[in-house]
Amino acid sequence: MNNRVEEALNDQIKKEASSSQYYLAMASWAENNGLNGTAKFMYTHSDEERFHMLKLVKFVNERGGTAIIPSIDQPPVKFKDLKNVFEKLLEHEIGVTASINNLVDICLQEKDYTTHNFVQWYVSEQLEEEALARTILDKLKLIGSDNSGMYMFDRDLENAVIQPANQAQAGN
Ligand code: OFO
Repeated sequence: MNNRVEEALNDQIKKEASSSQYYLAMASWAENNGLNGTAKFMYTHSDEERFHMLKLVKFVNERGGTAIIPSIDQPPVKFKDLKNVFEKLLEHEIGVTASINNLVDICLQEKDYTTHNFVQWYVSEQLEEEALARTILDKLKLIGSDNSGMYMFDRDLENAVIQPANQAQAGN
């Protein structure tokens, strides 16, 4: 496997692992603050990010490279409020999208069209994740500081049909 591509893929493994831990921290914070819907959403999201990481680990190893299982910095324990959580989520996803775009660029420079094809799944995934985070933030902006609105928002997230990662990604 091309060295530059392998390095970029390992860098992405670390980013997906960090995403999983970050959303796990958000889930735990939400659970401790009575926001059960948000907690459920974030636990599921954390699982999805772990799936994204595993998919990369397997790809690197199957293509003759060496996947490196990274150490991860501790994510925050506290968040200001619910809006702050989703603002941080969007900010984080924008960073991950930039990293995926960089990966695509390296694949093209190195003429690694197989990896380029594999990475397209992540390109679509980032589009969806950013759109979802923006929709949720728009709703939170409408709610403002209205407590009953916040309660309903959280309840809606709890009742939302969120597919576990292994089902949502079946076949990928
Ligand atoms: Fe892996 O999609 Fe978010 O970070």
